[in-house]
Amino acid sequence: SQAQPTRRGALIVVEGLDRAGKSSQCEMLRDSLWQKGSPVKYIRFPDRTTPIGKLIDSYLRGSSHQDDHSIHLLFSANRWEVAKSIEDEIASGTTVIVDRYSYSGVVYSAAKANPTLSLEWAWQPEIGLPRPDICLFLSISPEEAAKRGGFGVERYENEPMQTRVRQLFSTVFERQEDVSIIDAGRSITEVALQIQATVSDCIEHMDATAPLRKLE
Ligand code: ADP
Ligand code: 2DT
Ligand code: MG
Repeated sequence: SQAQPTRRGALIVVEGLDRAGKSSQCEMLRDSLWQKGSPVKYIRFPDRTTPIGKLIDSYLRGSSHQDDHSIHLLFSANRWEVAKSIEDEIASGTTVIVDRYSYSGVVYSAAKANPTLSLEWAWQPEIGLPRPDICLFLSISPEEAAKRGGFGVERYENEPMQTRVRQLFSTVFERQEDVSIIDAGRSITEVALQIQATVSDCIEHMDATAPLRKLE
């Protein structure tokens, strides 16, 4: 048989506020791609299992304090430490689904309103990381999110912070290419079907013989 040109996998990012349904939808997307016979992997950020991830986990649980800039750079480092393995998976044909990425990274840090931590400052360490082929933003109103359960105990899980995060996500995604806004206030199945259709369309239309791009 004739050798096929190597088709790379896609890099798919899922973003959104707390309880928008990111983790549920990532799992469902992984299962649906798997059933269609595509090699697929699901990862999440922060990855709390690495040494850097353990520092992040302790900070999020409120067990430790970190300077705003310092914790920002640790979240970014937590992506850089697996960037090469993501690129390798994708080059070998595996589609990688990512639960939160650089967009959460810049938005949560800038939402702290620290005068020396702007969105622009926050974006710099993200430059050069693997660039998603598509970013699905799961959009949900505060009222709908509240119906899915109250705030947890982690840092950032409070109303003023979530309101600033919501505004900054809008600012960031207005400027960003390759974003698809998904109304995440509907049923799990409706959301899943729209995500599947959007991802199929992305995979069909991307140039799978060109290498993965980088964030700039
Ligand atoms: P996230 O990862 O964005 O924080 P999860 O996927 O963990 O969100 O979902 C948060 C909660 O809301 C879970 O209890 C989940 O079962 C529920 N949930 C997720 N999607 C929906 C939906 N479309 N409608 C109603 N409840 C949902
Ligand atoms: P989860 O509840 O999804 O585990 O998120 N965060 C996340 C940042 O502040 N910077 C980042 O770079 C990333 C990826 C968002 C844990 C919290 O961590 C925040 C919520
Ligand atoms: Mg989640």
